[in-house]
Amino acid sequence: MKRNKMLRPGISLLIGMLVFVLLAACGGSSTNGTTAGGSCSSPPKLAKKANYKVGFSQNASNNPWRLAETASIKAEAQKRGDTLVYADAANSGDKQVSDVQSMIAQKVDVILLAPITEKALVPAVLQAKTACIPVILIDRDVDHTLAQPNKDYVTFIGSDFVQQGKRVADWLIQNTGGKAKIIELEGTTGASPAINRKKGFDDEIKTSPGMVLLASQDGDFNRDTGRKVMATLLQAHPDVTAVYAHNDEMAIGAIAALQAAGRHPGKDVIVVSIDGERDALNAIINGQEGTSVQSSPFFGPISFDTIDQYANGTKLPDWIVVQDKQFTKDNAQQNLANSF
Ligand code: GYE
Repeated sequence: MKRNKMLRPGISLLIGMLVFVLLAACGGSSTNGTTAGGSCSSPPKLAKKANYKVGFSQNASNNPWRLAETASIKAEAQKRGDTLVYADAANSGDKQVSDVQSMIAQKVDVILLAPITEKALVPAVLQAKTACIPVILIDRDVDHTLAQPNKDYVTFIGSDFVQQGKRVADWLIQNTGGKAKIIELEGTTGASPAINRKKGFDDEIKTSPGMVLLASQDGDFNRDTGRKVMATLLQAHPDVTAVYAHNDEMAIGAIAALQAAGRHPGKDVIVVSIDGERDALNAIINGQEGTSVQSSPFFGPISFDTIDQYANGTKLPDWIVVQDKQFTKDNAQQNLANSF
């Protein structure tokens, strides 16, 4: 009896301490802004640290643009002493969703995500939010009717794709005297740069009645797919005088298809595109391509600066717009050294 009485206060104290430890772990404000109910702020907060464990979910690695982007992110993480958890989705939306889920399971502090299409990665963005891990979208955006910046994810860092398409159209209108029969090679269906580069270009050429769009088809942002699609479209539209490709890789593929069909890119067919990769700058220098509007892949410094600002509590805009140059025969040579 006596012993039991003495034990009771000890047990109560132990239980009390356990409850306190549990509350401290789940309640109040934990590192990522978790609240007592287990939910967190919208978007989840990022606790300030000397070094972060950063997830980077890349959608593919099959072209110079993607490789330059990955190299830029890796170099910046290393420079800052951050740990990078890297995954390449190899062009699969499903794999990219599971890549993000694996980063959530590995409890990264923050996720940099380059979503393959506007819709496929929305569930992953929402799952990261539920797990109280902030997501920063880089280079491609998601569908804003399904997930919103400053709520479901932190922000989108990327180029103005509508503007890029418009700039290509303006150059083409000027350099053809407003008369062209155009084949358009689109980027991956459902990807934000494909949707918006088409919109920017198509809307702009509509202001010039002599600019005729003969055909517009998906070339998957891929050089060889671009070549094949161009070869097929060329047979249906031998009267083509201009090719607009949503990226340089498809433009290089189109140049190969034109040459294989005995055409003379740069002379009887003007080729224009977006990105500013080395092969396109060389094609501009040797006269086969007209212009390439830049889409910078160098996301390392800006992404990690944004992580720091977010951890510091700075209110970020919904969209951090990357400023792009434009390459023509006047400046291609001098930009060759910094191309990718
Ligand atoms: O232009 C293209 C790449 O998402 C902005 O994706 C990026 C685009 C880039 O495959 O070459």
